[in-house]
Formats: sequence, structure tokens, C-alpha cells
Amino acid sequence: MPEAMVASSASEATRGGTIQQVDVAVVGAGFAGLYLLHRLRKAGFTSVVLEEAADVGGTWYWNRYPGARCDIQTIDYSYTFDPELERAWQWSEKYATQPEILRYLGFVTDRYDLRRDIRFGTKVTAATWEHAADRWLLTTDHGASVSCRYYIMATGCLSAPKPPEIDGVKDFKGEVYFTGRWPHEEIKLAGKRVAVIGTGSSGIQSIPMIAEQAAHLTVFQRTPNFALPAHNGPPPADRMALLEGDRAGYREQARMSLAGVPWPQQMSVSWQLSDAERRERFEKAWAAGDLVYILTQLWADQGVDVDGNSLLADLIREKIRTIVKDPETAAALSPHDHPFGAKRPCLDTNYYTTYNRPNVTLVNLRQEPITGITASGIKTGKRGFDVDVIVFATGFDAMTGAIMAVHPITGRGGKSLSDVWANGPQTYLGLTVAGFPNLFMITGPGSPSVLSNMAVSIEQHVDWTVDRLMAMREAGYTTMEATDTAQAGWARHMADCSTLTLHRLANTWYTGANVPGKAWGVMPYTGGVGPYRTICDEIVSRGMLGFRLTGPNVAEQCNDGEVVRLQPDVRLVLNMLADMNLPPIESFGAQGARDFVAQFNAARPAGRPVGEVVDGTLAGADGPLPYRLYRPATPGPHPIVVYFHGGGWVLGDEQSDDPFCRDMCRRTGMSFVSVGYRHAPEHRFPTAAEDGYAATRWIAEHAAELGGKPGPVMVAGWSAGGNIAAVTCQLARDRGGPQISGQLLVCPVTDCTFDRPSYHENATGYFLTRSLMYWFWDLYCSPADRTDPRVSPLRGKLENLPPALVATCEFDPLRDEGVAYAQAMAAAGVPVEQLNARGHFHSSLTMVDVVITGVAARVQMANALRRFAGLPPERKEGDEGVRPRSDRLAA
Ligand code: NA7
Repeated sequence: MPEAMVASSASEATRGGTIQQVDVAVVGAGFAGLYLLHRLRKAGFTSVVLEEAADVGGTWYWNRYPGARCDIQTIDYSYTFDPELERAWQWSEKYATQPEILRYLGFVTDRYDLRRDIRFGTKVTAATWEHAADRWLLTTDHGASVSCRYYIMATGCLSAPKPPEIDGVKDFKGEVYFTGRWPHEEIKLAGKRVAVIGTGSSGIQSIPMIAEQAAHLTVFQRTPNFALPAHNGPPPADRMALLEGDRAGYREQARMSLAGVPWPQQMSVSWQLSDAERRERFEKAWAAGDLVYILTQLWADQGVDVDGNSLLADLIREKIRTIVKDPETAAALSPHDHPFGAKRPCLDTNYYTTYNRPNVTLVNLRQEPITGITASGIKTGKRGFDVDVIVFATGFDAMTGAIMAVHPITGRGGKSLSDVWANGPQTYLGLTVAGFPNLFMITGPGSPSVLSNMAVSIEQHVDWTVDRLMAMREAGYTTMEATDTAQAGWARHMADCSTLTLHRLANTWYTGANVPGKAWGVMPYTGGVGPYRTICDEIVSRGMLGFRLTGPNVAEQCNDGEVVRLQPDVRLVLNMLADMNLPPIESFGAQGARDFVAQFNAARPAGRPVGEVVDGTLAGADGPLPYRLYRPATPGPHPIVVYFHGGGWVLGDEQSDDPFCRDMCRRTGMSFVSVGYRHAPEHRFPTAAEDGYAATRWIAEHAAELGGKPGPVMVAGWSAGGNIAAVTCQLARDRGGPQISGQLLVCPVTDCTFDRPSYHENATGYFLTRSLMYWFWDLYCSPADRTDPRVSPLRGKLENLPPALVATCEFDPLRDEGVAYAQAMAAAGVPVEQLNARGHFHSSLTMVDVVITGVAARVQMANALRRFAGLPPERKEGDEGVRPRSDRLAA
């Protein structure tokens, strides 16, 4: 008999007794819990939903403060699992009010007859994994306990309000309200003196409404937030037409997008646009009144780069100054402590204009912190404010609060979830936790959740979870648990993803910084909704990778491992390349391959501006060679780096690593001279090496003419260019100069053997293939010459070489020869710094602005060059590892 049927009859028998038996227990009857119940029922699982509130709605049940609305367009913030349901409901507004959303959820509940399996007014007080039975036992504050095979938290991300954290609240004699627990009955504020503490979304939505009613409103603001006009009204005709024109396509595009709303990926970068073009885009976005639009559609670097971001933040601050008449108030309302979007921006209706009203006062808590609450009102360090009503819009213990703090959850071996998460949430996919079998979280920490359209993320999580339960039932498994390896891998992947965006640079509820004592870390998955979905699907297609499955009559299955070992943006690039299904580059022939690379490079984002770019000609080993000089914007003379491009001695030219040269020029404050050395097969070994050496000598001799600092130069190169740079250092040492003060070798070719492990492990699938390397070698160098140190520098004398930084990438056939060269130089007494870029491929570090996660490596490389030149390191906010100025918020 299927388990569902056993449980079902057990449930019948014990209903009204002390334990209710079900297959699945769900906590929460909001967006997630309702859809879960519907899917579970259809799949034949017996289920119960336990809900503390008196009715459905979840966050929309509790958050009924004046002005509460969604901030994703409502046509996107809807269920999409049933086209009939979509047709049966019409939203009246672009951003629906809380009452309308609550009506919608009630409508869905009734349409699918869900209420009969929801126990309202019932709070779970403890959840314990019972190992002998392989089931969860839940105790509740009302009615029967529940025994279930699977326990699913559909508790929402923002449902545990933060305590007030301010002394004296209980002494206050007036009325106190929390936006997150607003009373159901009408609250009369007319004629009253009202205080609002907090200016997040809840404060910003409610303040204009409260100001219209109150005799006087005093707003206590700790951190100003970016707010954008919602321009609410009927659902916009253009979006409706898109949706109705191809509903299935529109929904699918949302599912595969980054934020769960179907906007295309923006390609132009800020420095490609003029001031006027940027302003035009900004004005259009300001008029559009759409959070996801303004967060993603202005320029490609707005969400990933501090400079690109501040261009946008400046324009918003300018708007605030234009709207708010009092300059001091405008200044206090202007955010300066976080990048735009790093903290959840708000959508408003008349927020900033509200501060022009005579009955509204803003108190800047950064200048006068609240010292306490008294019987008559609020005291700051400077003054007292007598009020009749205090509204706390102070937010939530987000992401983990509703799961962890609400009731003790005890997993395998008596482990408590609070202990396991004491230093921050640990999950696999934000869905499961090692040590807690059969426990699932819908939109838990570690999933895109609050950085996405929740409706899309909820449906994906519910579908994935219920599909897994069905597959397990089919195969006879009764438990499913994440492995430690998979969970640790996910934590690494999460950390990698968090270098992609600027969320790590703000103290917010995304990072736990809003709750005193909470562990700091970016909790939502920042890699995007579409990539996340493909990862979840990949786990299934790879045999439930990272999960241990057991059952009474089947052999245990555990296909252990990490699902993503590549950096997130490298994964996207490689997937894109795989989708293009290109023939091997070597099949094009040398000229065809050069044309292909030129075409490929033409499609990449334009390089960043530097002070000056000058093309010229220098004397090579055997005639003139072109060069391109990149000069910093700072006054010179600058130290000079001689740069050799990649391309296997066959492809590329002095312009082909343009974005990398610009990036390094900006980061180091040094001039880069990229050399157009001659290529094979027209010019075989040792032409490239001799050109490299001759060019370095010429550049050193003409340093002053090039605007550089006379004296030693540095050399740098990537791939075959790294080979030329390494060889140049050996030749300069042996031929009496020029003086070289340091070498930066990025994924260099250093040896002619192909038997190191990286050549086998990464032979295919990572763009630079083993067969492409064979082809390069064949075109450049005959077998008899290959052990010559001018092409295999690892075989040369390594003493007395300039200090080096050797960068290698994990998924690169050349990795191990780079490591070998670094080790051999170090053994020969050369000061060597080794950089092993985890999760990167051969092109990662030079694909500036495409592989954003390469920034940490580029910072390290730039610092090494500065050190070689005798300069101190330079760090700027936004670089990897640079945290917000303070890890904690001070009032
Ligand atoms: P938020 O966005 O967390 O906002 C809470 C606000 O309250 C924020 O301005 C806080 O300032 C402020 N706050 C919190 N604690 C204090 C104390 N102790 N003293 C003074 N000010 C304080 O919560 P919301 O409910 O507005 O919005 C939550 C999400 O719901 C929102 O992002 C949307 O996704 C929907 P701080 O910034 O911490 O300095």
C-alpha cells in the first residue's frame, strides 16, 4: 500500500486524538503554503498546514498598515501554475494594495478548497526528528500534535518582527503599533501627534498616509533609504499587452531571468554612454515607477560596480534635492552609506513631498540618537518629543527569524537548528539543511528569495520539492538529507556569488546587520533566479547530487559532491559558449581563427576609460612592431609595464587584451604598453620570444618619451604572453638588461610537456582545450626546439629572476605548469607570490566586466605590480573583501 494511503488511514484513526498523522506538514498559509498544499494534494500526499493567524495570507495577513502594497508589479507577483486561475482574476492596480492581495489569496484558497486542511490559530511549539520512525513530531499550542514524514517551512522571509530595542517602550502611556502586526480594526490617527520610527519600505509606504491624518507626524530616521515613485494606477498597458500576447512565453522568461521579472539583460555599460544618454535613461526609469526596471535596465554595471552604481545614486539624490524644499531635510533624506540596490530600495507614493508638509518633522538619528521612550514620548540625545502614538516600522529578523527563532527545531542526533546556524544560516540550496532530514524551507536563506520576485521563486521551490517527494515515493525512499560536502560547497558558491553584486557593501537585513548580535553574511542567493533554477534541475539530472536518500527496502543512495565548482559568471560564460556549439577553433585555420577571435572581441563590453590611449611603433627584433600605450588619468611620469597578449603565439594583437590592459592601468596607476609581437605560423620560434625581449629593451630605453618613469620596467602577459614575459625576464638577466623589477605571469605557458594532471582534467569543456594547445605548439615550435628555455622557461636557469606573481586558474589545462614554474622559481630563491584562482578558467582573469568574480585576482595582481614598483597597495570600496565601513549599525 503506498505510504500516502497508510498515513491517510492513520490520520483518520487518530484525528481528534493526540497525534495527527500526515505525510507532509507545512507551516504557514501564505503564498508558499497555499500553493504547497494544492500541489501536495494533487500528488496524493496527505497534508496539513499549521497557521498561527486566523486566516490565510501570511505576510499579507499581518502587514496591514496604511499604504501597504507590493513593490513588484502585481501582474508579475501572482501565481502562474494554472492558466485558468490567471484568467479568472484581474488585478485592479499596477501595485495592488494589501487588502486586494489578501482577497486574491482568499480567492485562491476557495477556488482549490484549501481551507479544510489548514489548522488556523495553531502555532508549532517544537519540531523534533524521530530517528526510529524517520518522521518529524511537531507539538503545537492548539490541538493535536502532528507526526509527519516531511516537514516544510513555508514561513516567509519577513514574518518575525524585530523587537523595539529601545528602552522604556512599556512606560509609554500612548498607543503603540508595529507595522508588521497592525491591528485589524481601524486606527484613528486624526488630530493625534504620531511618531514613526523606521524608514524602510513599511515606513516609507505608511508615512505619507499617516501624515495626511495626523495633527503632527515626527519621523525618526536612522538610515535614509532610496525611494522611487511608484506611479501607481491601472496595470500598465504595455506590460499587459506583453503578458497577454504570449502568456506562457512571458512567464517562462520571468522564470529564467535574474530577478524573476521578464526584463532583458542590459548590455551597455555606463562609460559607453554620455551624461545626456545616462540622464535620459534615468528619467525614463524614474517615470516608469518600477523597481526591477530601475535596478536592472539603466546600464550593465549599475549593480555590480561601485562607480557605475554611484552615477545612478547621484541622479536619485539630485531628485531628492529637487523635491524636498528644505535643504537640510533633503540632505538628511539622501542616502550616502550604501550603493543603490544594496539595501532594498522602496517604492513610494508622495514620500519625499510629505516632508514639505508643515505637519511633518524629520529627526535624523545619526545626529541625535534615541536615548529612550518615556511616558509621554521619545527622547533623543538633544530633545524630547511628546507624542500620542508611536509606530514602529523597524523591520524584521529577516530570512532566518521565522525559521529559527519561532520554535526549536531538533534534527538528527539531537542537533538544534539554532546551534547549527549560530554563525549564520548553513543550507544546501536554501531548501535543506544537513543533519535535518526531510526538512524543507521554501525560499530559505541561500535561495534567491527576497532578491527576486517571490511569487516566481515560491513556485519554483514548491514544484522542485513536491517533485522530489513524488520521485522518492516512486523509488521507495523515505528520507532525503543534504550532505555536508554539498552544503559546504553551496556556502562557497554563495560567497562567490556575493562578489557579483554590491549587497555585501551595505548593512541591511539581507546581511543580518539590522538585528543586534546576528551573524553577518549575505543571506539570499545573489546568483539570480534563472541560474538558480538550472542548478536545482542539474542536481536532479546528476542523480540527486549532494543528497543522501534512504528507505526501508532500498539500498541507500548518495551521490556526493558540489554542484557548482565554477565561479557563477564563469559558469554562465561557459554555458553560453556551449550553447553556441562552435566548431573547434583550430579547425578554422590560423587566419580563420584570428578572424573568429576578432569577431568575438568585437562583441565584448567596451573597455573602461583610462587617461590616454596612444598607438605607436617600436623597434622589434627584426623591424618595427606596433604597440598600444595605456596611460593613467593621474599626472605622470608613471612606472611602465610591458604587456604581452595571449593567443598561443598565433592569435591576437596589441589591442586584443584591451579591457584587461585598461583595467590594470586603472588599478595600478601605471602605464601599460601592449606589444604587437609577430605570430606563427608565419613567424615561428623564437620570433615571439625575441620580439618580446627587443620590445622590452626598446620600451625601457624610451620610457621618458612614453611618459613613463625612467628606470626598471615590469613585464606582464597572459597565456602565451605570459610565456613571453617569463622568457623576457630570463633573456634580460642573461643579456645584460634591461632592468626588470617584476613579472606578472597570468596563466602562462611554461613547459612543453602535456602530461601534468591539469592537461587531462581540463582537456575539454573550458574553452582552451588540450587539442587547441597542441595546435598552437605545432604552429609555433617544432618538436626539436621545444625544450629551449626561450619557449619552455621552466627548463631554463631560474636564479636571479625578478620577483614574480604567477596566477593560475583551477579549470585551465595550463594550471599545473604555471604552478610548477612558480614553485621552481621560489626554489631558486626568487620571491614569488602564487595566486590560484578557484573556479576560474583560462580566460577568467582577462575577461574584465564579464567575469566579475575575477576582480579579487585583479586586485591582487595590481597590488603585486605596485609592490614591484615600490608603491603601496591601493584598495577601493567594492573590491573583493572590502566590507561595509562598520559591521554593525549604530543608532
Ligand atoms: P526594514 O526595511 O528593515 O526597515 C526598518 C527601518 O527601521 C529601517 O529604517 C531601520 O533603520 C529602522 N530601525 C530598525 N531598528 C531601529 C532602531 N532600533 N532605532 C531606529 N531605527 C531603527 O523593514 P520594513 O518593514 O520597512 O521593510 C521590510 C521589507 O518588507 C522591505 O524591504 C520589502 O521587501 C518589504 P536602519 O536602516 O536599520 O538603520
